Amino acid sequence: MSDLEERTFIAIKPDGVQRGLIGEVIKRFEQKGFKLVGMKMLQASQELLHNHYADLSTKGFFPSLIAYMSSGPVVAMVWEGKGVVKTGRVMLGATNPADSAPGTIRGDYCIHVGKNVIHGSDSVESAEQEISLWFQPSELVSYKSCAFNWLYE
Ligand code: D4T
Repeated sequence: MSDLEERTFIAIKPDGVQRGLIGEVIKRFEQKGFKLVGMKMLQASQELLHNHYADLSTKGFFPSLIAYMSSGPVVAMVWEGKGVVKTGRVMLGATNPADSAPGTIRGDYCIHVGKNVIHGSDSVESAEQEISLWFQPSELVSYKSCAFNWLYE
């Protein structure tokens, strides 16, 4: 996989969906220059959420995190492009909105760590693992077969 094909998993959490931020998040990633290669809206199952947050299962906030992520539909997306994992995290802002810089998604749209609007993979390895957890390979598109060349290729 070339560095242009790096992928990350982004999820708009239930509070982001309820507050009408789906379009805003997509707009920011699109206008930055990343490619949307997969997207679906779903009510995440308990099994999926327990797998996704398995590394946090011993934390005191784990039950409230699972309840919050189960409280409504989420929008799961895969975005592709050079440096998308790291740049995506920068665009999201710090986990705790109190530390998120203005101009970031969390910095602009939330104030509480327990309702921080959006998730983004924190490494290329976790992105691969999360993408395979949330998506079937057939649900992701490749721009390689398109008749046009992508701007950055
Ligand atoms: P996600 O995974 O949602 O993008 O968050 P981060 O990668 O930025 O941060 P994380 O895994 O440490 O936290 C996962 C999730 O748990 C919520 N949370 C976190 C919480 O409710 N209370 C807390 O004290 C912390 C640290 C917020 C994000």
